[in-house]
Amino acid sequence: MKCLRSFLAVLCLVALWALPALAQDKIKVGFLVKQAEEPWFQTEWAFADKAGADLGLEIIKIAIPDGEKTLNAIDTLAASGAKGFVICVPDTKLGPAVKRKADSYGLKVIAVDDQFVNAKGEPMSEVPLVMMAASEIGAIQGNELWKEMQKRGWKPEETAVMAITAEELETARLRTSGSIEALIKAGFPEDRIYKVPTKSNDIPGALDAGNALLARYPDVKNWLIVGMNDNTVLGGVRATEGQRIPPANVIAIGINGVDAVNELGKPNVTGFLGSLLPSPDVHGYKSVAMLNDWIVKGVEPPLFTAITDAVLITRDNYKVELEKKGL
Ligand code: FCA
Repeated sequence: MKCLRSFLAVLCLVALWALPALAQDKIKVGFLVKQAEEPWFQTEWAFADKAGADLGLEIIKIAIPDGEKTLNAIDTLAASGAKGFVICVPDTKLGPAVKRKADSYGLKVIAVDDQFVNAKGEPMSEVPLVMMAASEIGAIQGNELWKEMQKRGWKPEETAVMAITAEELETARLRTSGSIEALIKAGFPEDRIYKVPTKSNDIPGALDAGNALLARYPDVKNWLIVGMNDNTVLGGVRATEGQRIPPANVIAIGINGVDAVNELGKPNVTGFLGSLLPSPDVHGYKSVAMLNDWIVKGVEPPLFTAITDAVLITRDNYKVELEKKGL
């Protein structure tokens, strides 16, 4: 009996010692995003967590709205013993500093969504990147705008394009130029495509840009709105509303999908027709899985992974389409 009791006591001690050790055994990786307030990035986080649960990783999620927070976050990751991180930087020019810091700690890095650029402004193609197929998805935006314009029977001479741009961000530039090229190819007059840069990639920035553009062209009857994501396009829509342009004279299609859910659920129909829903779920899951393979098996990720496919979600189908993806 005494023997059994001491055996059990030893067993308990071993268990107590082993449990935290097991917990500590989980590999830690970071997932750092520039705009944690956007559902896009929240979705990436949710699916990064799912990958973490499936692969036995601990995902450390940190919001990095500026350069200082970005570099601090990498210090935090290193201090907690993380082995690597996935990152969407708040400014692509931070690329070299992020890479240097990661290297100094021996952390592996995968960029998601926005590609790092070097001091000369050239893409840092040596850092593995998971990104949406930007030109292709932009082209779908242009084609869908054109289709809807045809459906409504709008005359090109009474219509113009408000293209809200963010040329310094390559994925944004590719999306809007893909959209504009598709419109021109379909037959939209090039001289009625008006570009305006946004100061910030959010609704207030795009609203200012849209207002500035509308003030320059007060005589346009119908507007098509082009932009790199939902918030940019929504800023443009809000600008048309502010100028009392009827929603029936506006066609706007966003990109991201998950950021358009509130708008599509509104009881009143706005000029926002819908959004292209790519795959934030795949971006989040796949980038973590690649990082895991790299850390655990030494399998280097491909330098470029383009995530294609985007479905147009509108008021009619958005619930079904989001559900299909488990969103
Ligand atoms: C950029 C945009 C995001 C999202 C992502 C895929 O980072 O800012 O809204 O579209 O690309």
